[in-house]
Amino acid sequence: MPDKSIYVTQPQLPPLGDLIPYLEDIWDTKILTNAGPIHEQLEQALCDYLGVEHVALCANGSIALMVALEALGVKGEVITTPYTFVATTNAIQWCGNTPVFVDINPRTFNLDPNKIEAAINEHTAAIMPVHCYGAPCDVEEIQEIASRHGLPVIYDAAHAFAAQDNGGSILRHGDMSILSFHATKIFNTFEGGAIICNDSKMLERINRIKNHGFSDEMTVNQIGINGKLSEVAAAFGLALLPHIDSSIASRKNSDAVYRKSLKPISGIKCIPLVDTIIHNYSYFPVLVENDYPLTRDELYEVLRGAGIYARRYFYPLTSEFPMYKTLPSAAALNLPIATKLSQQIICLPLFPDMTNEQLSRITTIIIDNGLRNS
Ligand code: T4K
Repeated sequence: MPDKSIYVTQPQLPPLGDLIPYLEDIWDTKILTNAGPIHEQLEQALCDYLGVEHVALCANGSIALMVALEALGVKGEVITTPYTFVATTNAIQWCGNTPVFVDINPRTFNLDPNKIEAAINEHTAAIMPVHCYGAPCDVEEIQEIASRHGLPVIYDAAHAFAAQDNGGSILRHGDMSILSFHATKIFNTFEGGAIICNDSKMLERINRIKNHGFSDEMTVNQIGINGKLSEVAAAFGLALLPHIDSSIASRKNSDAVYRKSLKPISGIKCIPLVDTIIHNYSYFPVLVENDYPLTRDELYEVLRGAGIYARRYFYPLTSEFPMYKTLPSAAALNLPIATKLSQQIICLPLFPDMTNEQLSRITTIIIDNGLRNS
């Protein structure tokens, strides 16, 4: 019997034939890594596609976050959101900093700018917001606060590939943005990531740090790491990039089907799209509120029982993990909105090749359970 399971996402692959010519080049040149020609081509292709100044490819999004922190010389407290994948918080701590959690805005699911300033003190070294689900933070307010206090802003834009606001790519905001090209992301290179920045001197610094700190064959003047993307991964990215617009269009169709089907169901709240944003439809989060007959966790289990593997992104909050829960800013009282939303959230499956039959299987379960008490 074919496996009818539906996972929260499914990686997108380019047609194999599109990849082969790049692999033949790699086999001919035997250049496998260390910023080779295909790596360079992908950086340029991404600058053009995303409309950004500089792209530095990295081994993954987590290393990109660490390299970004190191490149900006961040040492101290870093203001961030607990409503994220643990990589954001771990990167801050891994680089010798202390995360300081600030609550989120219930409209954006992102850092609430009105609460940032109260967390700033003489130890604050940076702000690391996340464009959660690819929807932009309140970038202007955040920049205004950061500029006033002389703080760099590093956006964790792991979810924000191809998302745009009125001025273009949302990756242009802040001092740097980082992307994840993990298999589960809109644009993937199996594993991979990137740092976006607007400053060519900073780009050089990033490129040194991701290559062990080498500035030439003999010179290492700073700490570095192996954060490079291989030529095969870059080749995969080049083969996939031309297919991303159609995959976002397909995600958008599934998003519309979900919204239409779930609209009449009380207690299931789809997160509204914003008119001024070109969304990338990277996730389909819904809130399971009190007037739905099942709790979020009950719905999660019912879906699992039917072979539908929705995910509770992001529950628990990263502030609830044992490494962070004793920090003063991790107290639930400091994070009431994030705590509440993390208990209600469920991300339904969304990926480019979703069929109407799959969408209908998922929505039927949610609708049928929603009608249980009526
Ligand atoms: N910042 C933020 C805000 C992030 O969300 C992330 C990563 C990062 C930073 C760090 O970027 P990376 O260092 O990862 O580049 C997944 C991903 O591993 C992770 O990249 C992502 N965020 C996070 C939100 O989701 P898991 O633990 O949920 O993945 P997993 O393995 O359970 O996969 C989810 C589903 O996807 C599976 O049920 C099946 C499907 N899948 C997965 C893989 C890996 C496939 O069909 N094929 C696959 O190869 O973390």
